Amino acid sequence: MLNSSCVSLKIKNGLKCVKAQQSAQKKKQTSPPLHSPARSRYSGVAPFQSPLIVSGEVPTTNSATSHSLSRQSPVSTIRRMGELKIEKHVKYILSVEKRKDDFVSVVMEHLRLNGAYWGLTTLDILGKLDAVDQDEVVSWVMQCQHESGGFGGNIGHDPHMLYTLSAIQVLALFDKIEVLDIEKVSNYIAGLQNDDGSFSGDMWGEVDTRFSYIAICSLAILHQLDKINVERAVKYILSCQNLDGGFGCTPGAESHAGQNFCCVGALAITGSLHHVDKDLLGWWLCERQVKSGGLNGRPEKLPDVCYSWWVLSCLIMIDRVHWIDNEKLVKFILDCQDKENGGISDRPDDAVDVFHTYFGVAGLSLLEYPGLKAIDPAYALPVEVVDRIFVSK
Ligand code: GRG
Repeated sequence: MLNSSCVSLKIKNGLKCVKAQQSAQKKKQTSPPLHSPARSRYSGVAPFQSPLIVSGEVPTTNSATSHSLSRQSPVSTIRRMGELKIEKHVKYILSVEKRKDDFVSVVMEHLRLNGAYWGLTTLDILGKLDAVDQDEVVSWVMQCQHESGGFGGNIGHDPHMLYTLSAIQVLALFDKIEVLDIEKVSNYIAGLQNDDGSFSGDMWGEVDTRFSYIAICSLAILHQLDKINVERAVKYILSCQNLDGGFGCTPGAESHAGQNFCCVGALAITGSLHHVDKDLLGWWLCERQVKSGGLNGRPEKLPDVCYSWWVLSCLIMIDRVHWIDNEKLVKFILDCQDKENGGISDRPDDAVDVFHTYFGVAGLSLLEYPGLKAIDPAYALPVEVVDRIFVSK
């Protein structure tokens, strides 16, 4: 349920927020924006602005430049924040891909297609997608398809929206969308839209804004958005926005960073972000940054590397990424690396896994960490893949 103390805190902090916006506005007029296609795609406003504030603090006029980070950042800035162990992470992802019998592989067996998307997208952002056998992966993905058109998490598993998007995304990474029977897959997805515009995850009917995002993202990639009622889908998503500015999984459900990504991403893809109060939402999002620099998923919870993706992507789509301290967040993510064996964990010194490795690297990409390919905040695919889908074809 909606957290009322959080709402009153927002009202109390309203003045600070206005000051932050005014200062951010001033900054926009004075400093030239860094170029970032992923950032400018959805907002239509200035692309990337340097971070101005740590959550809850009024920015000072000269704090922006000292926190700047871009893909061309000088070595000294990177040294200050720490170094991403690219080779180690590549090795870690490849080792996870090969494991079939250990404990982690067995407990992840039912969501192996999600795991493939996380691991392969990480490799692509790190510039190492060619280290895997593309034909083998594509053939395995296609064996996960059910006769209904949807995909299961592994061969012989029941179909679900969650795995159908991962299948489409993995094929998109390899530029192999054409192996799909597009009519069949898109009919499966469109068939899960309900009368109120919401989407179920599968034939059993659970409704969640995750599935709205998945339907919209998948159909957009397949150029089949006209198969659903977009207007009703958008109306349903907007009905899941709370008084605190954040979104939940159904109307009235507590705001959560993961659902924010789904709702904001779906609104961005359908060109509907103008319906959202970006300052109110931006304030909820920037309050997710805690002292360590990491982000949490909702008030009073611990930070977790995965929220670097769920929160940052939204801040970028609504053009408010300068409301958090980017450099502190970079440092938090880098502190979660296993510097010897590769991989990234949820928090410093915890065990690494492929999910957090993906979200850590993807978060760093959104923050323009040097040496990483740019990732699109709405489609969660490398910008060059998204461009291939929408621009060059
Ligand atoms: C293509 C990136 C991409 C996603 C596809 C499945 C999906 C669409 C989005 C999932 C969004 C979501 C709900 C993410 C949250 C995941 C998560 C870490 C949940 C943990 O929730 P709690 O309540 O954790 O256990 P906290 O941090 O609140 O204690």
